[in-house]
Amino acid sequence: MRKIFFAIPAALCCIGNIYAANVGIAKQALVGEGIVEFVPEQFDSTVTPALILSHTPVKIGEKPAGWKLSPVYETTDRGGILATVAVPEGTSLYGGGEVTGPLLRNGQKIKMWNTDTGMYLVDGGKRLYQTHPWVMGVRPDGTAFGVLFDTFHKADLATSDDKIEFEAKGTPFKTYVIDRNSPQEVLKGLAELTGTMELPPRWAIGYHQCRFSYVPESRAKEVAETFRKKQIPCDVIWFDINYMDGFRVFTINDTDFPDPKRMNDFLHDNGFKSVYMIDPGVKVDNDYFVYATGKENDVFVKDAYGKEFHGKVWPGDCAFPDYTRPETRKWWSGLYKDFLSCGIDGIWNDMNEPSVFDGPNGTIPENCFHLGGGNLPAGRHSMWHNAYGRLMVEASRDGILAANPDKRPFILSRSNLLGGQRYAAMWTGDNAASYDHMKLSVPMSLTIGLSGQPFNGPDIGGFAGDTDGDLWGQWLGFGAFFPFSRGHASCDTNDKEPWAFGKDVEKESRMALERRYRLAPYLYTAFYNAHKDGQPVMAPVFFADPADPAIRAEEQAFMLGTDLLVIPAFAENPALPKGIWEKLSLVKGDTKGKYQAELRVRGGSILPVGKIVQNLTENSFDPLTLVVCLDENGKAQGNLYWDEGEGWGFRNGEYTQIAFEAQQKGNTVEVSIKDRTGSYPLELGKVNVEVLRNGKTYRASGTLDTPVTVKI
Ligand code: NBV
Repeated sequence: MRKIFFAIPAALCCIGNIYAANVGIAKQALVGEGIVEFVPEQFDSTVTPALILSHTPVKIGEKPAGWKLSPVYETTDRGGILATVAVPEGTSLYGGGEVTGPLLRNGQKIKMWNTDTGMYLVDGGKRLYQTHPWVMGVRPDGTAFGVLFDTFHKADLATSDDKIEFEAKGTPFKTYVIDRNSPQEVLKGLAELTGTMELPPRWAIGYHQCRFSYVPESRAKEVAETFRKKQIPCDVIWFDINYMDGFRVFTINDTDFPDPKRMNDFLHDNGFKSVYMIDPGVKVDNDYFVYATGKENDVFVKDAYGKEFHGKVWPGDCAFPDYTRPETRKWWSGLYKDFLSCGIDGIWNDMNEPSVFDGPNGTIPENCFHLGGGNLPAGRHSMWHNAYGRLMVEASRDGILAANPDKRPFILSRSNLLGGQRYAAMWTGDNAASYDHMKLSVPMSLTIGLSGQPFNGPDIGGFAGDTDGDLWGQWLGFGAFFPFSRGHASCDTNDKEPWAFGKDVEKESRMALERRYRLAPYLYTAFYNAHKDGQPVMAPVFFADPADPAIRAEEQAFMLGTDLLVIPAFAENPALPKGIWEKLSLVKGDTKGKYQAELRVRGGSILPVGKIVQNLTENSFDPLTLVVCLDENGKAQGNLYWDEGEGWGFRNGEYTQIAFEAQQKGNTVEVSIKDRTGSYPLELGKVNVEVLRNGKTYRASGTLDTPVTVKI
């Protein structure tokens, strides 16, 4: 039965809302180390189910004595519930998920209502494709906290110097506050609540080439062949909507792709993977199996009169799967098996805000109805809107996994919800080919990484509008270091492949991507840490020293993993962390490349670096290069995580984790293996050691069966 919520005023109050009433806190409990759960009065889990969290937290104790950060709830005369958390003086605020604007979020307002927003133009960029009701605060001393508002209803978030205000429609929701010693620890706490990204297949951390659309088959092959001919590393070729038959999802048109298996086999034979787009809108066509079986199973969203809702998207009139229903998710999952059987490697779920061309505000009308089921209640679209993409990708992932149980699914989604990193990676939607959006792509990706989604990146080069060689070169020069690194372009733009802008830009593009591919062992290790502990792959510079107030707002430069600083060529006077940061060269001539980001290695670290390969199924090792940068005490350490790159063997110990250490002894540096675990038989072969010191590089080689000694 559908429950209807009535707020019963506990005490009238008048702060901004004449009819506002306080809502008390019914329960508060410690549910993890430094994590307190606040449950307001009138909270009803059957009305506001937990979609963000990966499990139901269990009480492990009372709220600690002296605990300072607590939400105050009140109803508002706008028909919402407002939770306010007062923040300590001098706090830097971050997060909120997918946002335009600065990395430092003090003084910002955003709306949470997933929206198809071409060039981020809707509402001045204040609402985007995803919903992340989460804010992280870093105090002046570097200790940190995070606040998670556990609801997916339409909401407004305002973050000022003294408070966080989150107002959501619907019923009172739980709030989780994490209070720990560092921002890294807080993100670990967020992962304890929401789960982490599954380890992606290794190919997904390579470079991806996309366009709306590579058709016909000969064009897709030509793009793939050109990468190999020109020796520009790339792992994935993408297929946007034009591969479909009349934009019918789960079909392939046989004019452009007469033999899809042949196409995918060709890509595989040349070391590529393929990713194909699937949208939620299903063409209304009784002769089309997806619509017919959907209708038969009664899976589609209903309008206010109980009739199947139809709205226009690419194929014309479409029906929209009601993913709140377990039956719908099962049906949707089941569609993937046949579709993938021609050798498709990954799936791209687009338009899942959902975007409806002729719908009010570009989406499903708010009075349409979702039936729910299982632990999800029935409700109007106004309630379910922000969960639509999240429920879709859960069903997609289930289907892909069921079709290929021995492979790690790769799904890219435009819409999602906080916690949705468990199902899909994301990109930042339809940006513009402009220098502004190029610069914006850094704080955007950083903010998403600080909101629990490590696997993200923008359309490199810009989606909408033509891109010239300078913009492409600049963007790829640092875009090669985004966790998700993909060039993409809209249908009516110039060509945007690395070679499309003349010889000089082609050379710079190759160099940028060779740098990414050399870093594959380091990058894969960072992805493993993200999977294990919820750490961002791309992190803000202040992660290097959270107690340094001077670097809190830095949003041009960024960190890749914990030890590598990336300073884009466009950066002007970036605020950098104190201490030893040695410049790194990975490819001949890269430090002089016009568009190459400056790379710097943290003192005290060892980076595992591989060979230049053309795709990540090739062997990155033999030699492995260990880049060593000593700290003030002449010491350094680093880690390498490696496994098969595919499948689940790593869960049974089939991985290799190696801890390296380096120690200065007089005028030599001794580098050795400190620890090695796991049963994956990685042969390191020859190991080159490069010690970076005061702008110079000192080299030696060995096998690491015994320590390698480098003269400095
Ligand atoms: O499927 C076409 C595009 C796609 O290329 C883009 O990446 C998505 O964000 N899609 C949106 C549909 C509309 C584009 C104007």
